[in-house]
Order: sequence, then C-alpha cells, then structure tokens
Amino acid sequence: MQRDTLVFDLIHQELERQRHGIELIASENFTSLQVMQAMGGVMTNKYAEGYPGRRYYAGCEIVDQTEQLAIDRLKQIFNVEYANVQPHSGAQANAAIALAVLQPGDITLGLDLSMGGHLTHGSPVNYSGKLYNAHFYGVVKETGLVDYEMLESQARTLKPKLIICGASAYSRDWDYKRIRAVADEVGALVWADIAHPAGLIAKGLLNSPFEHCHVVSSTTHKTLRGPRGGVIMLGKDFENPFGLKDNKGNVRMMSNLIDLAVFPGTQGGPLQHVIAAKAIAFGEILTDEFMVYQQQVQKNAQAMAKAFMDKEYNIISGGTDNHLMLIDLRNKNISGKKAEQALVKADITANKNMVPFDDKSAFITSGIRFGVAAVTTRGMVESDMQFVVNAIDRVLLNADSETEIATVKKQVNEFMGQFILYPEL
Ligand code: DSN
Repeated sequence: MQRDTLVFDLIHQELERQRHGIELIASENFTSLQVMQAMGGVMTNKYAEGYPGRRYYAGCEIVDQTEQLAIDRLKQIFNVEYANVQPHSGAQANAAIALAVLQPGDITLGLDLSMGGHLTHGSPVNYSGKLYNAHFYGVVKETGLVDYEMLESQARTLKPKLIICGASAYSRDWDYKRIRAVADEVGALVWADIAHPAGLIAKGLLNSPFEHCHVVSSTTHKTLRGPRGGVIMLGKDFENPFGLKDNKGNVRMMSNLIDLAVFPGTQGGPLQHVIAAKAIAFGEILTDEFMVYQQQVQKNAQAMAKAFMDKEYNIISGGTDNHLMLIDLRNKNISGKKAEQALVKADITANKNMVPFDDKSAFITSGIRFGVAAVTTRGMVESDMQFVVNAIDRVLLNADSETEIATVKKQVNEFMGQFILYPEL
C-alpha cells in the first residue's frame, strides 16, 4: 500500500509545532518515546473484550500479560487494592463510575464547571447532568478556595448519593478527609477525580485521596505523562459499603461493579496498544527520576505563579499547590479568548478558561489557565519561568500588534531550541 504522505506530513508538522512552541495547556504533556512506540505498535490489532484470563476472544495470552503489568504497576504506584486500566479516557472512566454507583435520577454533588469543575461532574450539557440530578458547590469568592461550608450544607440539605471532588482548573490541594466526614454523615459515596494532580499525588507531593474516597478516577496523560487514557482505582474501601447491586440485583464488591461498568457497561474492546503504553508509563512513574520530575513541576508552577504576581496578574486563590494556575485577566483588560488567540500567534499555547463568578461566557471568558507539566518535561527549571512569563506579558500587553507578537514568537522559537524534543524522530 502506498504510504500516506499527506497524513505523515501533517504529523511531522505537528511534531515541529510541539518542538518550537511553549506548551502551557495544563492537561497536556510529552510522553516518552517508548510510550509512543507502544501506542503505534501491533497490539492495536487485538480484540480482547473481558479482563486478563477472562476474555471473549482467543489469542489474548500476551495482551493479558501487558494488561496485568499495567494493573500491578498502577496498584504499586498508589498503594491501592484494585485498578482498572481499560477506560479509553478520563470521561469514559467517569461514565463507568457513574454507571456503577448511580441510578438515573440519583442526586450528585460536584464542583461547578464554571468554578473549576469538570463536564463529567454533572454539567447540564453532559450525560452526567442529563441522566442524574446534579447539584454543585463552588469556591469562596474572596479566597478562590473550595467552599467546604457550602459543600457541607448542600450535602446535608440534598442528601446526595455521590459527592464528587476534583477539578480541571483548581490550583490548590483538596481536603478529602473533610469531604468524607460529611459524606459519612449523610450516607454518600465520595469519588475523587484526580486527572490533573495524579502525578503529584503518585509521588506523595499532594494529599492522597485513597484513604478517604470510595473510588478514584484519573486520566493517564496529564501529570502522569502516559498515553491518552483513563483509569479507575479503589483504595481501602474495597468492599461495597452501600449494598450497591449489579443488573441482576446481586450485591457485588465495588471492584466487580466497576469492572462490569467499564466492560460491558460503557465500553467494548479495550485498547490493548494503549494499555501496553500505560504499563510502560507506570513503570516510568515508579522510578526516582519521576519523583525529581514531579518536584520540578511543583517548583516551576510556584516560580511561574510568583513571576505572574510580580507583574500584578491575579491568580485565583493567590498561588498554586499543584502544576497549574488560573488567572483572572479582568485587571489586564483582555478576555481569555483574545489572550489565547494572541499567545498562539507567538507559539505559546494555553487555553482560555472561565474564572469563578465570571461575567463572560465560556466562549469568551475572563481567564486563562497555565500548566507547567509539559514545559517541565522539556527540561525547564524555575529560572526559565521568568522568560516564559515575560513573553506572555509582552504578548498580552501588545495583543493588537502583529509586529510585537512576531518579535516574541522569534524569541520563543529560539528559546525552545535549547529544549530538545524527540531527537530520534
Ligand atoms: N480537557 C481536560 C482539561 O483540559 O483539563 C479535562 O478533560
């Protein structure tokens, strides 16, 4: 078959874009070459519905081994009793958890999307807001911190079946213990979605949710630096605490309910090439180098936050504990949309984001979100954050000047030349 040069040329252009630009989208990262090689390998050809040793197809002896390796390594990383590595994405992992523990119409309580939450935590445009009776807590206007008092009073009034913690644009750590206390009081399950901070949690740099939350989901491609995908884990609450039943009405272990909810509940054949890549990434996470990487992520985020605050940028909550920060641009007289568009012209990629109590729509927004997981993988350290912030500031101050932006773009491309990306490619 003739090689599809059209597509491969585009893939090469994307590689060059990644090489030359400053990647600050908080949910992105650069995998190792071996993780990408596994994703581009022959395991993509294999159908393997079911779980290791219990498949609906023949010929699964080898993919059984990669999937079991991924499971075992993930359990070791987080010191948990159960892991499911099949979810195709974070959203798929979250759909499976909802299917496992909720009935249509059940009440859920999650962080509002406009306050930093996630679509799958009950947004009205998502299945989680259409199938379930979704309610929300927010952040405190003055501090930008999760409003635990609001969460507690909502929980006591609404008696939700499920309380969801976790966010996509929240720069502070979570008090899982406090959430579990009110959940126990009202008879709710607690689910932590750690998609963003998982890498920091893996190395003990942030609070662990496993002691306090009944179920935990994550993506594998953000701070965990693995392939695109999702996972579900259970910590100490391996037993089914609320007598939840399967579709035949039998009370089952939580692990059985989650397995059934992933397959056949919400997915068919698992992506065995991605699962092999997850196994490789999990092996990388278990190394000491990954600890050094995560420590650098945290240091870079703090250095970046300080550099922004020195220039009078308003970081929601006044700083960061993790890899990201959310900036309210209203004192800078530029919308998130315009900032995003100007920055991308200078080869700086970030995403516009609503800020808490935003007066602009999700398409315009008053805020912008920056994350440092990807630039830290490129090799940047604290001192590099000043260059990055200076470049961003110059673009935002001159967002209507093509000449200024072109000058910054040239500086950005030269700067990135020192951080080699995928030299083998
Ligand atoms: N799209 C992810 C993010 O950017 O945070 C969340 O799903």
